Amino acid sequence: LKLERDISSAIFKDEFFFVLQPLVSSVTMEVTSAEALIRWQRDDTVVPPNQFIPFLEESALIIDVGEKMLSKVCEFLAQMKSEKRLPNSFKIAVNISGKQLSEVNFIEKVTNVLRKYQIAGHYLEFEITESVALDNLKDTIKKINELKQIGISFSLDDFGTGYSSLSHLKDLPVDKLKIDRSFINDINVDKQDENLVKSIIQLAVNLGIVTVAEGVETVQQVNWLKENGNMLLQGYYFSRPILPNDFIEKYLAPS
Ligand code: G
Ligand code: G
Ligand code: MN
Ligand code: NA
Repeated sequence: LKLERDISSAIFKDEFFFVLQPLVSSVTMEVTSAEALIRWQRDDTVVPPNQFIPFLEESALIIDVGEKMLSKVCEFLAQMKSEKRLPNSFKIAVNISGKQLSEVNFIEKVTNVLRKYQIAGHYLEFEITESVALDNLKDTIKKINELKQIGISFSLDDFGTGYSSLSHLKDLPVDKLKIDRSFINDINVDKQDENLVKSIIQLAVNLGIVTVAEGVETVQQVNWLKENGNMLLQGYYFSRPILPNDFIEKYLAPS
């Protein structure tokens, strides 16, 4: 297939890059962190991840591409640091595939890339989905705890979609829970969805973890979420994902 052949050569030609989308505190409205999202520069077009991540996942190429992404993010953090535009509390969240996390030498690889770019672990967050835990829950938990030891925080992505969310939340030692944007969508439209979001926020509070609302698009959603808790907000209302250098210009310019 043409796409698959192109993906292999895209890895070789290093055609993947990342964009950053800010996460904003619902209390201070300040940018606290960013999520790195992969893009593919395929000739003149930028291909979004839903068009190629599934192929990478199937073929295990996601391991190579995921490593490269992490390396690029660490390189960028090093650039921010050298430009004195890396606040101590700032983080970049990277999406990590279950295939990466289940590799036996994943922790070693992470440690090596942090050392290479002289970056402390607390500048990184790993976003995982519930599906990572399915293969080998015990091993996953052990690895998460080891990575937390070096300062890396974890968030559970797309919460509420997929299966047995609650049991995984109980087992996985994550710091944040990202409410899937399908629930945020109908705030101010559907009372049922509003009640569901309130319950998820309460659940996170009870577990002592931070809530992130994904896919925030309107001021009405922002106001509703502000009234319903101390959380992080992410979505087009604040910004689309933008190029890393544009991100620092816009949000981390030296004063
Ligand atoms: O940027 P966009 O909203 O199109 O991203 C869609 C999905 O692709 C994200 O929700 C995320 O789960 C996945 N994704 C984005 N970047 C990466 C990446 O670097 N690695 C992996 N494994 N998934 C990613
Ligand atoms: O990791 P995850 O699959 O959740 O990545 C988030 C995806 O959602 C990215 O592809 C990003 O471009 C997209 N996204 C981010 N903010 C919004 C938003 O406000 N609305 C919609 N529809 N999509 C968003
Ligand atoms: Mn994500
Ligand atoms: Na998500």
